[in-house]
Amino acid sequence: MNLSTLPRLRTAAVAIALTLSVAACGGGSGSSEAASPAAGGGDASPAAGGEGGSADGELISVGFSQVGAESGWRAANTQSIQETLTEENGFELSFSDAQQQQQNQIQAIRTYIAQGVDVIAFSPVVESGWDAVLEEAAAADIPVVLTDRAVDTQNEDLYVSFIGSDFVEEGRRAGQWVSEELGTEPINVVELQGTTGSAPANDRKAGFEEAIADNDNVTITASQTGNFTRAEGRQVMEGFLQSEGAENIDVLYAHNDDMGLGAIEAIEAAGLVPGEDIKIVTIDAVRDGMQALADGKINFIVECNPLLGPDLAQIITDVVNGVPVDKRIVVEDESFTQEQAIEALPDRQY
Ligand code: GYE
Repeated sequence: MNLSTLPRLRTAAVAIALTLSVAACGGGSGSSEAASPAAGGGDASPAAGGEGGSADGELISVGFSQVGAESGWRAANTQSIQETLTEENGFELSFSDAQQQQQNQIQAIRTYIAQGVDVIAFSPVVESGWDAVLEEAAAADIPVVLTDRAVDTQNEDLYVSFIGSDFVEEGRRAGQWVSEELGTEPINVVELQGTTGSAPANDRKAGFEEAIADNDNVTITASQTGNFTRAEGRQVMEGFLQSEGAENIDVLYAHNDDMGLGAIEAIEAAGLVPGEDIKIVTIDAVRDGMQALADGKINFIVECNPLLGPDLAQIITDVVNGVPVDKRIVVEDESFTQEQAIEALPDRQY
C-alpha cells in the first residue's frame, strides 16, 4: 500500500496499523461503536506494513459496486480504490460502475453474492431501498462495507462498517461561510442539489439550511437537482437565470464542484462574471474546482476527501481476519478560500 496516498482519516485500527500516516494527519474524528467481526474468522492480525491479504495468505476477493463516473470526485475515488485493492496488496477486485442506477448496483451485489466473494463494498447511489439485497448478503455470510455514502436502514447489522465524510457538516460549513461573509445584507441563494435521494444531497442541503436558519438576510429562492454532473449543473443554472432573473441571484450553492463548474459556463454564457456578479460556493475541492477557486470564479469550497482506498483496504483486511472494526469512520475534510486554494493547488493529489 502506498502510504503517501493515505487520506487524512483516523480510526483506531488504521492509526495502529499505519502509524506512519499519523504524523501527516490532523486531529482525530468520529468513530463510535465497534462492529462485531464478520465472516472470515481467525485471530491473526493484518499483514505487516498495512498491506492486505487474509491471514492464510490467500488473496481477499472483493466485489465493489461504484456509483458511476459522474464527477471529478468519483474519478479520484475510483482511482484510489483500484490502485489500492490490487493483487500486489493482497486483493482480487471485481469492480463495477452502476451508472448512477440503484438497480444496477443491486444486480452487481447479487452477482458478487453468487460469486461468493469474501467482502462486498459499495457506495450506495441513494439512501433507501437496500434492506432486501443486504439481507441476501447476510444470509450468504458475506460482510458488507459501505464507502462514501450511507444507507437508510432500521437494521445496522446489515453492514459491518461505513467509511465516509460527514456531509451534514460539509453543508453546514458552506452555509456558515455564506451567512458570515455574504449574509450581512439581504441575499438570494440558488441551490444545485446532488442526486435526488442520495446521502450527500440530503445532508448537504440539511446542513446548509441549518447554518443559515438564524440569518434572515439569507434566502434560498430556487433549489433543483443537477445530479452531481457538469452538464446538468449548466442546464439547471440556465433555467435559474431565466426563471429568477440574473439580477435576483446573488449566490449559487452547488453540492459539488462539477455542478458549479457547469453553472460557471451558464453564467459566462449569460455575459456575467462568476465569482463576482454571482458568488459561488461548492463542495469537493477536486482539482478543477480548486483551479476555478484560485482563478476567482468560485468563492469558497468545502473539501470532501475521495481517497478512501487505503482505509477501505485496511477495513476489509481487518474484517476478513476477524479484527474488530469501527462501525462509523468519519473522513476529515478542510475548506478553502481563494487565497488558500492558490497555496494548496501545487500539492493537491486530486
Ligand atoms: O461530492 C460528488 C459525487 O458521494 C461524496 O458524489 C460523494 C459525492 C461527491 O458525485 O462529486
